[in-house]
Amino acid sequence: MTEFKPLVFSGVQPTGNLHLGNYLGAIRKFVALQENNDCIYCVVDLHALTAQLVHEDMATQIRSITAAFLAAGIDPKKHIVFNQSQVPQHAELAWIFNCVARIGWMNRMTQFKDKAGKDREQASLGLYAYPSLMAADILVYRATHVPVGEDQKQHLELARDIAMKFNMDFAEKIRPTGLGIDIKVGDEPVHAYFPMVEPLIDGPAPRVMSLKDGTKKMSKSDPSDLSRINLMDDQDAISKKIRKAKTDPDALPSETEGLKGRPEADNLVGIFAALADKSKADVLSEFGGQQFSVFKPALIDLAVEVLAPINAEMRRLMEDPGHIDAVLRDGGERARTRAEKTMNEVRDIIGFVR
Ligand code: AQP
Repeated sequence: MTEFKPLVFSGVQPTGNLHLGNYLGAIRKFVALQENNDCIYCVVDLHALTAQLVHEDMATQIRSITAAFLAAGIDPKKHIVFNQSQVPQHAELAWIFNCVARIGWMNRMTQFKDKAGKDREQASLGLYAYPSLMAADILVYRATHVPVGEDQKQHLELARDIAMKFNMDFAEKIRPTGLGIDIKVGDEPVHAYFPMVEPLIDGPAPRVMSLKDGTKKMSKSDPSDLSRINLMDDQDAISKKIRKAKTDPDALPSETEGLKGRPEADNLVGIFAALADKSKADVLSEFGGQQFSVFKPALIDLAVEVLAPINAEMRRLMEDPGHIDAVLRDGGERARTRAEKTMNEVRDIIGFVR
């Protein structure tokens, strides 16, 4: 039994201001993973068309996500940073995956239900097929590990289902090519061309919640800017938003058990823990018994300490769009080479003439 070579892939949509949820749920993990892994990080601009077709500032948004990657510490020379539309193989594999995925599977996707809202007939076909393109983004590199926030878990399960069905349906065609490897899925031996991707979701803040409602995800599309901390927020804005964050009247508990049924307290403690690189239990051992009037100023200081340098570097990078574009072009070229290798193999497995 062999194993797929570990490769990390993840993407972020260029659809508005990046917020603390995107940073803690995704980008911060990207940075940590690059120390010991081969990593590909993508600005998924094709995905940005799914909910809204026309974007006045698409190029600026793409550059701003790239600037966030670089400002957070991703090394585009050691790893690959690029925007999805530079590598048409993503869309080509997505078409094949559209033919692998079953409509019943897509109908279960909660993100589609949330984003399409009540008037599903008016949602784009792209929004419906989004998870299939996401599977292609990952599998066109045969990536094995995907750091994401918890909201993406269901899409990654779908990517596994797609990979599994492709492997099974084409098993007899994969074997003679010598391109597959024997893996175990549960106890089942499978001769696989595509790996079973592993989501990397752990951490104290896998789902950062709105500062105004601890039961709702922090999100770019929340109409209230007070609900989120944006990576571009200055010190005053960060301070104001944390001071105004919803809380309850009780002091913080000393044990994590005590956060149950207190979503806002749980969220702020989780944010503190993630920013400080500690567990929630560690944070509560320091702040248990304290009021929010003590905890919030400490959280403000910590958030400013972590975010201010990223904010400053993003602003500096955004003043040189030529440099950002060069990073994306270089990454795009290297990504294309890898993706085209996979696509040639997929074309051979399917039996397309080339
Ligand atoms: N609140 C969150 N907590 C933890 N992780 C989060 N992510 C997003 N929100 C949170 C993670 O950030 C990565 C990039 O997200 P994306 O921009 O590609 O898509 P998204 O999940 O649609 O982001 P938003 O902010 O929630 O946008 P809208 O408002 O459009 O829905 C992903 O890894 C995601 O898990």
